[in-house]
Amino acid sequence: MSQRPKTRRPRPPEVRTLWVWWTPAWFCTSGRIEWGVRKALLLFVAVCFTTASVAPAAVAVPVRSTAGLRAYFVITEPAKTVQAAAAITQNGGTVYAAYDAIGVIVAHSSNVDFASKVRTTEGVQKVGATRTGDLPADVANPPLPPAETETATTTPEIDRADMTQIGADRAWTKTLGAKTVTVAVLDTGVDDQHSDLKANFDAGKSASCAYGKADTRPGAWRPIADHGTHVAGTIAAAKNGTGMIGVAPGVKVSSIRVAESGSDLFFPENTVCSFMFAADKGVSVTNNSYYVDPWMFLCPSNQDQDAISEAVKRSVAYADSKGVVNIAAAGNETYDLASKGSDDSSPNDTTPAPRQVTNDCLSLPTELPNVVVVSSVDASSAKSRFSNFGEGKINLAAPGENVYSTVPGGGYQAMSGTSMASPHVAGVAALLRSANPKLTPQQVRAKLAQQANDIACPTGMSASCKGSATNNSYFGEGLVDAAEAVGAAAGQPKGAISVTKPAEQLGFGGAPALPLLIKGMGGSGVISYSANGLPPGLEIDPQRGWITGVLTPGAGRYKVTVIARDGEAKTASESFFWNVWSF
Ligand SMILES: [Ca+2]
Ligand SMILES: [Ca+2]
Repeated sequence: MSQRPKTRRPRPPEVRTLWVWWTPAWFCTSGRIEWGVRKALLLFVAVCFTTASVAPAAVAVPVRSTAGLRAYFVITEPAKTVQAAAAITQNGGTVYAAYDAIGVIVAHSSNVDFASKVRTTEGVQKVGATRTGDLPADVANPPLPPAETETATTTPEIDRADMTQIGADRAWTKTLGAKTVTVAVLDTGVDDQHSDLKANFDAGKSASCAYGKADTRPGAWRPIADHGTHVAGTIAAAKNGTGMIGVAPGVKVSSIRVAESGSDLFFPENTVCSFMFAADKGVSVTNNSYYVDPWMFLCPSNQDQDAISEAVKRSVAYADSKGVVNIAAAGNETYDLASKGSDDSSPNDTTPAPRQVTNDCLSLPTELPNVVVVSSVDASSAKSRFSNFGEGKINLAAPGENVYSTVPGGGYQAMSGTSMASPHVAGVAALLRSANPKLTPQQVRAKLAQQANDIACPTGMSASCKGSATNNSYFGEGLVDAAEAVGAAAGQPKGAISVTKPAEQLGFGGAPALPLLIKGMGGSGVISYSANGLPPGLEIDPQRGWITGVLTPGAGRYKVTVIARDGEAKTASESFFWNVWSF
């Protein structure tokens, strides 16, 4: 696969395209590989996942025919990396970076036997290639991303549906968050000069971790793609009268750039570097809206993938031990993480090949212990079609569709994906830490779970949603609650709000439907209404709960879910069928 040229400036027009799950067909055909390789890591991109058409095949292990420079993890016991350095040198390698506290070395070598030789060294526990291709020439002299040309907006801030949905607007009446709390965005870099981010940007806790070694030169953290800046805005865009407002507009946000320019990939050594840097700099929360490239799932039966898993796992555990709360996106493949079967997108740094995977194979960092995993919901708190799910795999849900946030150069854009859901939770974690700086990561996770607003599985709609009304495979503990995090809303008994369950409805295509009243009860404050799956032609009045309209000609049986939401964002939902006949 040829490298995609660096065409970010000027951006090709399609980069401005809103990425939503109903991806156009071209994405799934001719353009697929290029975009897949370039963007598969970014969890705001819908991947055309075609399990049915994938034939089981052996894992592709690219054969090394050339002696280019490759990167490896060499793993020892913690605090024992110095002893392994000699073996690395003796076998034609160099130590590029060493993380002694967790026993992880990033080594470079052109020796095709490097891994097998070093594996036999006493004190070395695991060795694995971090990539399936050669290191780019840039590794010798990493480029600094250029500063953006900024155009400040004068557009006033308006209420955004995602912020109202999680109670962030009510949280702001109590607190905007504390300047002592920094959320690190592990991503494609952040535009620190954006007028909505500049005041909240923490350069002292920012770096590039491209190639696996922290680069703190000013601007190294800057963007090589839009994604990280969008994530940063959702967390902490300023409440300054223009643009938009992040969940925690009074906290600091830093950029730890994981992605490399050229490939835009989030390689494992970059990820390890990022968690170590975040931990050692004392950041409070990290947001991780990506999976570690080049493998969508890391399988322990493969020595390379096993070493990658071990290194990333240790770095996340290290961050956790230093008090960092790690939040991650669930992923956008509509994949059941509790029932894995196939992966046709790995390795994405060379040539992907279909392979069978088991539940032992993990998506990193999402499936590591103590990582808070976030699925995506729409404005009605229904699961986003693209969102991954899985029993025991999801902690919380947050809005991830048409999320309006900052992009490099001073602008704004709406994007969709679990990438956009995760930073809502990172922002709420930052509010919790602002309200109580002494909370341990475990306590922050417990509060996020307790305060979440339950979302039950859609009744009868999908067998893939498993679990109870209070914790299930689609939404985990429920929708994250920013208001309750800062004491701007009381915790409520579960089920305090309810909604009428309508009887099965009958209507005729081309004729007005009999008006149907949805009625929410209980809860606190004003109740609003929404509905999913209405027959074409009908709509619900969000204030009054009436469903009215003229049915579009045509027959069908529609599964409708109605949702009532109270003033504290607690929701209740019911489903029923609407049958449409036509003559
Ligand atoms: Ca603003
Ligand atoms: Ca719950």
